[in-house]
Amino acid sequence: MKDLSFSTLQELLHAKSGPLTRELLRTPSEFGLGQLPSSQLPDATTNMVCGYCSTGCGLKIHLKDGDAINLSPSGEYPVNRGMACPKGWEALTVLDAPDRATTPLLRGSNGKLQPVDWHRAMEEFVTRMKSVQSQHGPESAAFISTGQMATEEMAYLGALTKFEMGMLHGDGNTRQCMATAVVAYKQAFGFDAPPYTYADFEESDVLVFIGSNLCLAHPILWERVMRNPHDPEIIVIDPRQTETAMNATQHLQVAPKSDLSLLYGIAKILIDNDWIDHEYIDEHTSDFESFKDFVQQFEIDHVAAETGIAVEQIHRFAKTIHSGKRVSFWWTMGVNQSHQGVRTAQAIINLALMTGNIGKPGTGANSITGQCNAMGSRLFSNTTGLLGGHDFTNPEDRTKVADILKINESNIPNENSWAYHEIMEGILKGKIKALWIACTNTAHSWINQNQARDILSRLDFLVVQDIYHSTETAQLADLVLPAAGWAEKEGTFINSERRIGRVKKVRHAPGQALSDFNIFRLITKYWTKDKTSNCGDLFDRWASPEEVFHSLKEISRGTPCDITGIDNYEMLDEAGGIQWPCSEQCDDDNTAGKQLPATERRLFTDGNYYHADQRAKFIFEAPRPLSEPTSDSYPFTLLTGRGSASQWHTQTRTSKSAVLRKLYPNDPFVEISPTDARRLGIQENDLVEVVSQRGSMTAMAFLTHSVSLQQVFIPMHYEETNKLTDSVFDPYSKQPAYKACAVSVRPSQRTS
Ligand SMILES: Nc1nc2c(c(=O)[nH]1)N[C@H]1C(S)=C(S)[C@@H](COP(=O)(O)OP(=O)(O)OC[C@H]3O[C@@H](n4cnc5c(=O)[nH]c(N)nc54)[C@H](O)[C@@H]3O)O[C@H]1N2
Ligand SMILES: Nc1nc2c(c(=O)[nH]1)N[C@H]1C(S)=C(S)[C@@H](COP(=O)(O)OP(=O)(O)OC[C@H]3O[C@@H](n4cnc5c(=O)[nH]c(N)nc54)[C@H](O)[C@@H]3O)O[C@H]1N2
Ligand code: SF4
Ligand SMILES: [Mo]
Repeated sequence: MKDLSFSTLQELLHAKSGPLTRELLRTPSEFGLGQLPSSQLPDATTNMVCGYCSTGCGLKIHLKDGDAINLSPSGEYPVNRGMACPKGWEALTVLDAPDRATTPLLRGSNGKLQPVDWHRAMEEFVTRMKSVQSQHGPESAAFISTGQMATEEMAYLGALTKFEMGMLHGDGNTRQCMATAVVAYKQAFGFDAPPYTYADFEESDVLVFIGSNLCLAHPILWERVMRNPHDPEIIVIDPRQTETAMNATQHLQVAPKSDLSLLYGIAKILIDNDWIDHEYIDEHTSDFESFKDFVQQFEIDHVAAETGIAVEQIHRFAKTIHSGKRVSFWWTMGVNQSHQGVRTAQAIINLALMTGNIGKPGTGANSITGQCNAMGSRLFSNTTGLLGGHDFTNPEDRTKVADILKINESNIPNENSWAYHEIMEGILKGKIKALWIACTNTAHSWINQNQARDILSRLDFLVVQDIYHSTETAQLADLVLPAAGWAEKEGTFINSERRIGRVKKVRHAPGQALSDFNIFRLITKYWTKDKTSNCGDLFDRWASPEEVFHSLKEISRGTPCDITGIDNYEMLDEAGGIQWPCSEQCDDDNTAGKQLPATERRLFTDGNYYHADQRAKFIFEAPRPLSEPTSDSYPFTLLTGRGSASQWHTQTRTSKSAVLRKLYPNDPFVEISPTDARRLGIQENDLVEVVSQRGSMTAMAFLTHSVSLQQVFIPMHYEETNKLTDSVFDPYSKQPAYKACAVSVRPSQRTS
């Protein structure tokens, strides 16, 4: 075996390697705590960003003998300023769970997963992947990546699979989440570029939230809104009266997926009243005239009928936008997860452009991301796009990336990957035979679960790389690779406002678990043991996350996400995270007076966009009807989403904290209006059956006026929820439409 000695493995397993070592081996005095030698006190602290949501809060980790013993929110970090939500406070606790994956597991001839050592796991991985590829072609093996690993890990995985292993198809769970925003921005601005900085939450006098339950899904960003000193108007557009809507000054309770008509109707009112910024439109945008003609058909009476919002309320909304001096528009999954998500996001962008509310403090058409590193995945995972926002189909981009990485250009695929759902369909059609899922829980979070599970069962080889062995997807795997989690490894995350922050290894992963980075390195070693690597010495050079970071910097040079001005990881610590872009020229205006970039930076301050003509585009299209309208048999529209600030997605992590478990209902519940419940003979806390054309689930009835008549809401955190959802996708972003399908509700059995 080529240069994979026992000691290499030992080193990977046990070493506190890389830049981290320097962090951990510093003496307490270097952290300013040297005068306090009490055995009770932590002997050092170090800062890193949280590993859950895209807010990207800074957390101070308290260390004892080099290991994390506790944490507290960082007071200096520009994002959270001393605050954290319950998930953040409990982030270390959940790593100590008994179901942590501590050794590789291989499905034996008895059908059960059994522990094996890394050597056996790697032999199995390589033999079976290669056998599938030699029988069915290199493209018959695919991967699903994530928005929750470090950028450097995603980049390594994307390069290893596509440049070395010959895979063509690899997508991320970011498809479920941010694909719509990506496509909307690319088409409108010429690059996937959320323009804002969090200070905008405090600098607006009108904030419009569309399909965002910020209060619960991004609680610390909501805190930033609460710090806004301008007594702002807060407008929430959501079919439900969410926690966020309850705190709004205006709540527009739209019929599900009717946002597009509403936003076009608002555009018409703004145009008809001449409440638009002609100068901005003339100088910085294209296609406004055809947009203006297009929106004429959105008569307010029709819009009111379609959206269920009163004419006066629509007028008031338009007028508030007009009278606001600094209006910011924010959107999340209520927009992205829709059969017409991209056009809805662009209708929001259009409003910001036509009123000149972009590129200035307190403004913007702002998509809030979800996962801690969704932005890293969008730019650097090598899935949808070639590394660094490049394009697989563009020969110049391929040459550039190949030259920088010193690899042969022919190793870079010249076509795009299938999207997540196309990969799933590929399995169904027998074209994909092996799948490697890293850091996402497909068998819970993917849409239309009964079908999804059937699809996964058809694979010849399913590899799941996770920090827990108990996840719904790991339970289906042929091979489970045990990963180290957040705080057990090094790298960087990029948050919603484009801020790159550090994650550090401040504790050992349990058992034989390895960082995702080191798992990828180990696989590289075994994959190339009998042959020379297709990528020359690339993977030898990529021996630490920071080496990968330096390559990514070079790849970003001259692009809108240029980060060549970030010297090294230490600079990220010093600056309190750094927002992209940060080219070599952006180093002179930091508030601390150091040669560091400014703490808050927004895009498009000069009105120049990334299209060749430097203009932003108005993009629009006629609204389409709901993919699955309600009917006599299925009279309710099901909405799904986040249920509480203390639950994270498929709950593999948050369910491990006793504190968090007290903060949310353990069993599935369905929100239903008291009027509908009465009609169906359902009382509070009754068990009910919720049935769609694809499956059914039992949930406890929660009677609340926060949902409208003939609508119900179930959080996504429960395994059963996605048995109901329908495989419908936005045609441009291919993002699943998780937030509207038709269901029926009937009493199941009374609990008391
Ligand atoms: N506590 C917690 N926080 C999280 C997460 C978590 O799992 N738990 N996940 C993170 C991730 S990855 C993401 S992507 C974000 C998601 O953050 P959000 O998008 O804010 O959360 P959701 O609850 O999925 O959806 C937001 C709202 O969209 C509404 N909605 C549904 N249909 C429509 C519609 O047609 N129009 C409009 N206008 N609204 C609609 C729903 O009623 C819901 O209140 O949260 C992040 N933060
Ligand atoms: N019905 C419905 N479904 C939805 C949504 C909805 O609103 N409604 N929202 C969608 C959205 S926006 C999202 S983002 C997805 C999220 O869906 P998933 O990505 O499936 O959800 P998570 O529970 O975050 O899964 C992450 C997995 O990675 C593991 N993990 C954590 N850290 C690490 C690590 O460092 N390394 C490795 N290898 N593994 C790790 C966790 O244990 C977990 O199993 O769900 C989507 N599904
Ligand atoms: S708001 Fe998000 S980033 Fe901040 S502590 Fe909570 S989960 Fe972590
Ligand atoms: Mo997400």
